[in-house]
Amino acid sequence: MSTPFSRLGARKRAAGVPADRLPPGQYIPRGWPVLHYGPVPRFTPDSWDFKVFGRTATGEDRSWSWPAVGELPRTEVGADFHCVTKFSLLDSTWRGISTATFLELAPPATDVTHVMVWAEYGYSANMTLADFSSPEALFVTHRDGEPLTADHGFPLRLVVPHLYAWKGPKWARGVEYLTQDRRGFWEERGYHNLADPWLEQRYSHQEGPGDGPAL
Ligand SMILES: Nc1nc2c(c(=O)[nH]1)N[C@H]1C(S)=C(S)[C@@H](COP(=O)(O)O)O[C@H]1N2
Ligand SMILES: [Mo]
Repeated sequence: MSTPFSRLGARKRAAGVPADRLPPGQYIPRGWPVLHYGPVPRFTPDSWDFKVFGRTATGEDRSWSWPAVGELPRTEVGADFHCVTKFSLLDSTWRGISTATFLELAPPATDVTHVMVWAEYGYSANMTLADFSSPEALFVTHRDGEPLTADHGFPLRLVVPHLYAWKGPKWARGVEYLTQDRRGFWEERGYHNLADPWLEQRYSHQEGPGDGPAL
């Protein structure tokens, strides 16, 4: 995928893309690359659940079985996807469950400022409650009308289009409400706490005071 040949093709394809669509340093690859740390988990519908926990308004955790998740309303969002390793996927139609649905069904306490989104094998990504609440943020089940493959996060993966894609855990299993920021998996391992692709917030060494908890 990153052979000189496909890079050249990618650069040519990017040439036709309006500048306001491709964040600085990004290119358009062929297809939809698969990128993650560790193995692809096996989906076990009988034991699978999705939890909202931490500082909920009621003090109680909520959890949904796979059939219960199936009852939740679906929405579609057209949006781009930017990976910190520099590929961007433009114009996908993402279908899934809006983060707003979970925020409504299991509201955070008023002092919640951040969330940690958790996935299989302990992968996690932190973001502000405001970023998580974006109307474009979805727990995705389908892209362009096709169900997610296991590689891309089946059965449920978060997409937060305005942040680098590591903020979107594949194989998502829950959301933890936080009253202060805490670093997730990549945010502890050298990636920027905030991850705005338009500001090229790629690495933690670029962080300014107040951008994230001490490393
Ligand atoms: N559970 C999990 N989710 C993850 C990752 C991971 O390592 N584990 N990698 C992230 C990164 S860095 C990117 S770019 C996207 C890639 O998603 P894709 O493989 O569907 O393109 O998944 C994100 N979600
Ligand atoms: Mo990434």
